[in-house]
Amino acid sequence: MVQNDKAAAWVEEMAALCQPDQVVWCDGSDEEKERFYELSLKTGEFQRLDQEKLPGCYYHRSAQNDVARTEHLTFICTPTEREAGPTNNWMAPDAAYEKLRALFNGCMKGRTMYVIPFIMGPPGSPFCEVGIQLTDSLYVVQNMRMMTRMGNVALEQLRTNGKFTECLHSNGELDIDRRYICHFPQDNRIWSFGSGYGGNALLGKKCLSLRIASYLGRKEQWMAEHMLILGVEDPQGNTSYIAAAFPSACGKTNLAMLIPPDSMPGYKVYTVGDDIAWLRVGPDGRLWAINPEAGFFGVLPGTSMKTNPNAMLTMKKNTIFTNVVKADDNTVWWEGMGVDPPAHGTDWKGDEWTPERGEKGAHPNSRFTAPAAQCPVMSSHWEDPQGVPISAIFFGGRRSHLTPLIYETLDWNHGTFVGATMGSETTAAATSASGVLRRDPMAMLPFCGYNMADYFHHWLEMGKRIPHPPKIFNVNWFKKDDEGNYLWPGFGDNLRALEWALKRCRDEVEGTETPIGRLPRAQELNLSGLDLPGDTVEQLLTVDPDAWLEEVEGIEEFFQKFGDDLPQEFRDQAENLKRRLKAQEKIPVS
Ligand code: SAT
Ligand code: MN
Repeated sequence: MVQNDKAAAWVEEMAALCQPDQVVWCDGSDEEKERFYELSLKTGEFQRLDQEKLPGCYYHRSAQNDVARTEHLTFICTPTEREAGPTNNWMAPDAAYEKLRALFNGCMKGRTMYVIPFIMGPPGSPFCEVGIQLTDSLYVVQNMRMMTRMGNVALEQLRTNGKFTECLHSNGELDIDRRYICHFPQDNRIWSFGSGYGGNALLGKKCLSLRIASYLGRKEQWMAEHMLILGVEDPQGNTSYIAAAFPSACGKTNLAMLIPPDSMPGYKVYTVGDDIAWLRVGPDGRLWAINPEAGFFGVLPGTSMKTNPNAMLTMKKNTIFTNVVKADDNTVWWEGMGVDPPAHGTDWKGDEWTPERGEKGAHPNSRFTAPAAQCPVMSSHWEDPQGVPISAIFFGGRRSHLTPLIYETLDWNHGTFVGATMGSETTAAATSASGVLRRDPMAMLPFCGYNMADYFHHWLEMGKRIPHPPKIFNVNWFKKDDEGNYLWPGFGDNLRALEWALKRCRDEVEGTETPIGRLPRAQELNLSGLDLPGDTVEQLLTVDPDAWLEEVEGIEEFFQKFGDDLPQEFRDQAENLKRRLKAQEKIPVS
């Protein structure tokens, strides 16, 4: 094994604190994977599924109070509260260390401490970051094995990088009153106690790849974003790459694995990533992106051969299913899977379950974990060390009325403003009332590891450093008519909007200027095979100045949160938008 004195000393220090019965370094081998699954059957952390129907697949049930990220227990621990900013929970580092040290003290007595060296990003990539996670959960180990490149490969990479993010995790008692997810950006350290759930416990994911990485990115002039990455190959064989940020419940994984409609022959879509993008300026002056992850951690309910066949095919083998129905024949089922439910099984809580009982069998946030390499449409470039060049960035949300299907922003700064002000209406699935607009800048609200106003400045600064920046677009797949019906079919047909955007990038279409940005002319959108009535298209491409003036008021109210730290550029953008809106009546689209 590759030795690293700093790593060894830190592991020893943390072991002295947590007092496990033993410390086991993970090597990342297949042999180890099998051995750990065997062990986990005994500890009860996993159950083995039918190995003929679902080879290499395992089932896990979480504690009932531990099914999602707990944002109110997630803290950014910077020396001053200002550094964490108005949108994060803040704790002073000394206080956080003291509080968590008491929780970690002796917490692994009778347990094993697993040491997981891991890398985010392809090995040898200039993008890649090393982390070492300590955990007492085999569920976490087996998930990290898929979501990251882990084991000896990471210790090799540590020789090059020299530094690593210290990630300490314990399930503790899975007690919500003794649960904290603390980030110490200045110390390059994460301490997470009391939860085994993905985003709280797989510390390479949101904690390192977004919160810590966003902090590092600002220091080192790169960007860590909550974005999917995909490649679109056109019928001529040219592939362009896009990155897109959407708040949750807007179909990010579906878009990342999109299947082109039959009426767009010759188009292919390739997945590079479904959740996180790291972006750097390349030697050619363009923005290049990697997916730092190596697996998918996706929502199951609603995922079917109809809504996302590529996700379904990805999880045919070597997959962990968490909190779904386990049928008596050792297969799995969830609501919206598109197949008949089993006659009898156990639900996500472990209770006996039959479809007749009328209760949901899978938790709404039940998940699959699967290796990205198993996705049938994974891009052949998804592990390129330099990443892929980004032609266009998309922001979007769920807006039933205001926002048109797609518009192009005026330039990088305007695009940054549009990303910073994006919002989404809550769905019935969320706990709070349906249809409430929630602003979620760049879909990073829960994931920015420092003051979000500084993050806005960083975006604007990056714009100055990218000689050939991507164009920035806003999309909305969720516009409704007055009766509440969706105007746009969504799913594979979203490619029609992407096609228009990529044509704009190549200057092949002109669009039409409106106060909010450039919209497609109806005839520029490929609508063949869709059969959309003309007035539907018109509604999809309408800009209502009065409604937008109201929107600007909402934006300005949102901006108040950031006080004087808000970039002056954003105030100017809001003023300019108002001026353009007032100067123009409703824009007829030809
Ligand atoms: O657990 S994750 O944070 O990765 C997924 C989510 O809750 O958005
Ligand atoms: Mn996400």
